[in-house]
This record gives sequence, C-alpha cells and structure tokens, in this order.
Amino acid sequence: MKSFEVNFDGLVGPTHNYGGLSYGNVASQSNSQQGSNPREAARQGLAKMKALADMGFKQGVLAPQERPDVAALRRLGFSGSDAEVIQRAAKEAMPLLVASCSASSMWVANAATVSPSADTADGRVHFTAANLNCKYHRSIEHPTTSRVLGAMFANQQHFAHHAALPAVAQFGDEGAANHTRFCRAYGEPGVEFFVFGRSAFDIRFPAPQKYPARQTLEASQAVARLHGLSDDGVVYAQQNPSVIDQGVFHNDVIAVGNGEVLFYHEDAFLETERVLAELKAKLAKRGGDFKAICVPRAQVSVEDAVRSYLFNSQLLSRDDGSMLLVVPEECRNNERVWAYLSALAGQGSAISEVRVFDLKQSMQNGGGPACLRLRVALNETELAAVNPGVIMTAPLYDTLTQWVDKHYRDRLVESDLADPQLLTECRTALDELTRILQLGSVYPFQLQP
Ligand code: SUG
Repeated sequence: MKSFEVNFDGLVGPTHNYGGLSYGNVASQSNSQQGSNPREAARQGLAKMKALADMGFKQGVLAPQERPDVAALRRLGFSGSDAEVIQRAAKEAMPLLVASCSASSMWVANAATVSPSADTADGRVHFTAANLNCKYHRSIEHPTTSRVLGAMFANQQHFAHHAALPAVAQFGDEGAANHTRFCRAYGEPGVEFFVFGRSAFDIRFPAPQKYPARQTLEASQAVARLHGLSDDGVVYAQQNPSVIDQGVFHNDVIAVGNGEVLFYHEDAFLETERVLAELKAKLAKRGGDFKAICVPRAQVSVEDAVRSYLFNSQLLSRDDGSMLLVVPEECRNNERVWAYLSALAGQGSAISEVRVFDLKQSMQNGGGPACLRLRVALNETELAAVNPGVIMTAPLYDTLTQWVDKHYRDRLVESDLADPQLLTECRTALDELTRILQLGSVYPFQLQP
C-alpha cells in the first residue's frame, strides 16, 4: 500500500502579534512590541502550503485558536462580560492579556507528537497533544488543539488521541519539535528519535544554565509508552545544554530529519557518536541505511544557525528519492549559511535542491518553515479517513486567502489587544473557518451552552 508524509500547516490566527513572550527564544525577545501584520503572516503561510501542494506534496491545514482566550482570563480571576474581562486584564495585568492573545498555535510542530501506524503496538496512528508547559501563553493551547486534531482525524479505527501529559514542568512536552522519525519508507516501521533538554528526575543529566530546557526525558518516555512504541524503534538523545543557552529552544532549531537522513549541526547533541551509532543500528534492523549530514561549526556557527533558522527547514522526499530542503529567506540573507547551502545542493548529497520562502512575520517570533508544520505519515487508507475539509487544494487555497483578506487586520500593536472588537472579529472569522474546514464545533465560544 502507498504511504505518504502529509504536512499539516498551522494557519496563522487573526491576533498574530509580537508579545515577547518566549524567554530563551531570541527572535521572540528581540522583536517584542514591534507592530505585526496578521494578514501578511497568514498569507505567507498559505503561500508556502500552496507552493508545496503544487509541487505534488500532500498538504493539509490546521486551524488557529480563539484569541483572546477569555476563558483563560476568567480562570485567572477576571470577571464580567467578555468585553469587561478584556478591559480589566488590559488595565490590571497587560502581560496576561498579551499572553491570552498570542497566535502561537500557528507553530503546530508544537501541537502534538505523532507516531505512524507502522510503529505503534495497536497499528493506529497515535497523537499526544503537547502540554507546552514551559510558557503560559502556550500551555493554554492543548485543549483546543485536542479538539481540532480530534475533528481532523476523527476515525477511531485508524487514529488514537491522547490528552496532554500532566501540566507540570517535570513533564514539559513540546511535541514534534523534539521528535523526528527515520524510516526506509513512510509506511514501514521506523525509528523514532526523541530529543530532550533535561531530565526532571535524574540529576546525573546536565542542564542549561541560562535558558529553560522545555522538553524533559520523562515526557518523551511517556509519549513513547502511550504510543506503544517498541524499544527497537526508539532512540533518545540529550540536546547539548550549551546550545539551549544560545537560543536553541527546540531541537528543530538545530537538526531536521526525514527518511533515512539526519541533517544536524555539529554541536546539536551530547554523545553524538553514540546517538548516531544507535540510530544507524536500529534503522538497519528496519531495513534502512541511516545517513547523517553534519554541518560543521567552522562553516556555520550556532549563532548563525539560530539567526538564519537553517535547521528549521522542511526536508521533503520526492518521488525520485531525492530530497528538497525548504528554508526561510533569512538563510539567503546570511552569507555563511547561503554559501553552505549553495555548495550542499551541488555536492551529490541526499539534498538536491533548496527552496526559499518568505515567512518573515512568523520568523520574527522564532517560527520557521518546520515550526509551522505537523508531519503525519499515513497510508492510503488512513489518508482517506482524514477529514477531507482540511486537505489543501487550489479551491481551498483561494477560499482561505479570501477569508483572510476579509477578516484579518494588516496591523496590530499591543494597545489593539485591549479592544474587545478584536475578540468579535476573531470569533466571526473562526466560526466561518470551522464551516470551511468542516470541523464542527471546536472553539470555546462554539461550545458554550
Ligand atoms: O514557542 N514563539 C514560539 C515559537 C515556536 C517555534 N516552534 C518550533 N521551533 N517548533 C515559542 O517560543 C513567541 C510569541 C511572542 O513572543 O509573541 C512564541 O511563542
């Protein structure tokens, strides 16, 4: 049976703004308080989805969330009508209003961890929503994420959904941003690679000194257990704590994998040799030939990797077996990174082409091409069981572009977040979106009695 990797991209929500909310994410911190352009952000994301779909890749779309999250503000003690809740929060605790307005659910690499059916004990595709417990503005995403994923993958025979892990830092889980899968073919059993930043229960593991390690070993292990993965099909690695302290807040900022290939920076992991050997041996048992492409620090420093987001790229397999690397414009603007990439494609490596996309609106909050997508490997039967409303087509692209132009503002600054009209605009837009994507009722405002 044929199998595919389907990329589901997060659609940028109408409240996209630069809140400076992510300590440890250099772009988020340095662009704090800048004016944003939600319409342009959504259009940039849609253009990437359309381009990849046009190239023949399977592409889907994942809906944004209701923001401001009034229910979250109520849980923090703000009361009254929805408008009063927003205005009180703006007056008494602006940072909490900003957090409740974040469009951060666009970075769907953090929505969940996904294990394809070929790897799991019960032969279903497993999803665990990420608790995103390290940052308040992200920790409020998972209940809606679970409902949206449930509406997209709504067939219990093929899809198993797990709730987010316990909401404490010891089980900090950031989803697929710290998870890669290697395989010979998408439908065959593979090796799932979990990269963690620290251990919460074992003090022998080192930890970063400056910035938080968002993913714990114990969270990764829990996800592997929930998904019914076998030890033969799992490898764990610790991220190098010193790169976390340089702004590598997720592994997908320093490494990307696909098929039999891992593209990574020399400083990405601890015990690199052991990790690569284990990946090679385990993939060999699954019939695969693991290949690692190491980017030496002498050619691209960690700082250049963080600035350009070279590794937050999409590594995509084409039908002829060659691979395409989808990178953000910032890679072309960095002399050393661009020199590396220009040489790479001509070198006869597994990566034969590089494509550049303008994703500046998302990039300024630390979200590149890879952050914006959740990969789900599916066989033909499973793909046929996915809600067809969320699969990208030329007509859906046109509909969504018109929908964005109709509902989104082209400029948003912090003071706009206090405007209750923004909530009305967001709800009107999302109500229409759930009909376009055939999701049913998934948002808090749609679920209220
Ligand atoms: O969690 N930025 C996101 C970026 C997530 C990128 N995802 C991956 N690497 N997979 C984060 O730090 C910034 C929001 C703000 O500051 O307004 C933010 O949440």
